[in-house]
Amino acid sequence: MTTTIPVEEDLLPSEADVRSYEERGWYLSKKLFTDSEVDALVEASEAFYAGARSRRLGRRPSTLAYWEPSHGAVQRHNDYIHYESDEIAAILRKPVVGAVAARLARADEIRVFQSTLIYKPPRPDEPSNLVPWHFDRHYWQTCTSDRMLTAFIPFHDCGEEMGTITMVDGSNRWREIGGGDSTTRHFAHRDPAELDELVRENARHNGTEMRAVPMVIPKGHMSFHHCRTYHGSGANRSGQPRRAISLHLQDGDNRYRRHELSDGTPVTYNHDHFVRATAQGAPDYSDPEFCPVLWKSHG
Ligand SMILES: O=C(O)CCC(=O)C(=O)O
Ligand SMILES: [Fe+2]
Repeated sequence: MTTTIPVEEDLLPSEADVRSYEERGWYLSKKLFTDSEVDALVEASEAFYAGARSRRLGRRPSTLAYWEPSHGAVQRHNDYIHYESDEIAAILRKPVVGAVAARLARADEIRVFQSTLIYKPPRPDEPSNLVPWHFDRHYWQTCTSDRMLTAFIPFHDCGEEMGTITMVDGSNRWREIGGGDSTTRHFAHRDPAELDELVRENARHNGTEMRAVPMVIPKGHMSFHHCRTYHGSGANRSGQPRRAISLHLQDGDNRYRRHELSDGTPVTYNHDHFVRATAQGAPDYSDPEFCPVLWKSHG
């Protein structure tokens, strides 16, 4: 649904909040979802885990994150949740979410890029629960935009004990070293110790020390991070599952671009298997089936 519905100004970041986002790389929102909307996310995600689908992706590229019950009590990731569950999509598409993102990115239009349903089981020693330091832009090398951002949306109060998302303050402004071919590989397929060293090295290179800021997120609120902000998360020591969605967002100007590894192999993003083609034959990152518009500002 493309919308020009006005949203409550009080819920949007102020100019000072947007400057802080630009400086620090993250923003903790106001309460954007009601308790009943958040509870509906829990219910719809449980139905999804039990097998309910509004529609199914036509195929499973090897790089698709797609938890199934046979995978057991590991951390669950399910990409394209906005495509496979209409109940979840309807809540994620609440206009205020896109309006907040548009302010932060200083963009007129915001579209969905991707969304992942996440479940960290309450197992303090489960290694797959640890999310090593990474920044999302690395996975989006086939995108032209440097203004993309992510909303991390927990389905309950989410603090340190649960292993909440944690930002490396100001890392969105760092100049990068060591950004070779391997950065396009998802964190789940990389050595966490190596990634930890990489972020420290980048901090030193930028004349600073790494400062980790855990996002303490009350129910109905969400945190936003810039696509170059390093982030990760730790163990779930809470005794309750940590449930969330990562809603990855693109500004209206974002397009596909060809990107190659150093040996000339083209990088692909999962969309390249699913979305329609543009007139020029490139993957169309504005295909409304997969990348619906969340927000368009007036004039
Ligand atoms: O699940 C987490 O703690 C991190 C999720 C993440 O990497 C993201 O939202 O981009
Ligand atoms: Fe991420």
